[in-house]
Amino acid sequence: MVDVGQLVEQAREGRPRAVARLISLVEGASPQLREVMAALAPLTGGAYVVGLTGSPGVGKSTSTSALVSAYRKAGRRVGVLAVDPSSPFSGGALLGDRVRMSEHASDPGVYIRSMATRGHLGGLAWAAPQAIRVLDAAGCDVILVETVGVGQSEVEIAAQADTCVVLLAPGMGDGIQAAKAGILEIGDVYVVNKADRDGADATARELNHMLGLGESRGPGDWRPPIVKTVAARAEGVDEVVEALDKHRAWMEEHSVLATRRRTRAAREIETIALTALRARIGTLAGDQHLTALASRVTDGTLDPYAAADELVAGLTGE
Ligand SMILES: Nc1nc2c(ncn2[C@@H]2O[C@H](COP(=O)(O)OP(=O)(O)OP(=O)(O)O)[C@@H](O)[C@H]2O)c(=O)[nH]1
Ligand SMILES: [Mg+2]
Repeated sequence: MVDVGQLVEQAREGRPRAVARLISLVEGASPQLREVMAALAPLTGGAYVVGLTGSPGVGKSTSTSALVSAYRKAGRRVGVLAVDPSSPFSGGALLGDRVRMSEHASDPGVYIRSMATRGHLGGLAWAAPQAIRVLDAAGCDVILVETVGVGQSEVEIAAQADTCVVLLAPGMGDGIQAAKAGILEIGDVYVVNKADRDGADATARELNHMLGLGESRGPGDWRPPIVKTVAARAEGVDEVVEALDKHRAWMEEHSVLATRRRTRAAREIETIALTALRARIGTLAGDQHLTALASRVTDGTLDPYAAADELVAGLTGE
């Protein structure tokens, strides 16, 4: 058993090993998490969460690393969470990330953590927000969440950040990919990375067209900017930071930030509740009450919906 109080205190002081252990408790769905989250709750809310998503290889990790440098120059403490739900290539990708992030490895103002949620009961949607809480409580001013892959749950994690950055690169057939993955609806800031390659302008134009940015918007509406970068040379990264700052200011001005955070908390509660319910239902095989209900359904004396209602009432009515 872990001394949660002590661990949380150490994490709050910014000790990297304590932060790492707390995130491991999240990853392992430790029974002590309930206690951990109760201790962390009053310490959270200070961090600004930025999600980064985009096709594999588009330059998310390189951009993340460059953003870390920019924020460190401004004296901010930064947390990086790379979440990889299931990719069989994760070993390689995360190894690559370690190389790309290595320049920050010895900086005490930066926490970098890769998190795998493969086979996890609640999956990414369950684990990522809790890992973000740990980094938030540890005093990070900014948390960059890179999701590896463009599946539905990865896109959702990025979309639930305070600000969501969608990355594209020229010549990857990215336009169609992006439309397919539904990421054209979620970007607050768009980055066309690898602008040192041919076609970056065309990609930006195509994106501009697909986003309908030429269309009129209300005077108070947010207009997602498109920023061109060469992340590998840190070019354009200051412009990305500027776009992130502007989006944050806009959200605060229009009370959008508070609403977003409530939506994120609601999803978090929902996921925890559903995971707990599913776990309880999962242990019902051979349960007498369930067997009895099943007999009545096969008899035709009870319909399956009414049986399910009885089952759920039995699970939650204690
Ligand atoms: N030419 C060019 N290459 C870049 C640029 N940015 C990143 N790369 C290269 O693109 C490759 C992929 O970069 P990553 O940062 O790992 O991309 P990623 O989106 O994190 O990839 P996954 O996490 O595997 O999805 C690496 O070889 C980078 O060096 C850029 O601006 N220009
Ligand atoms: Mg990456």
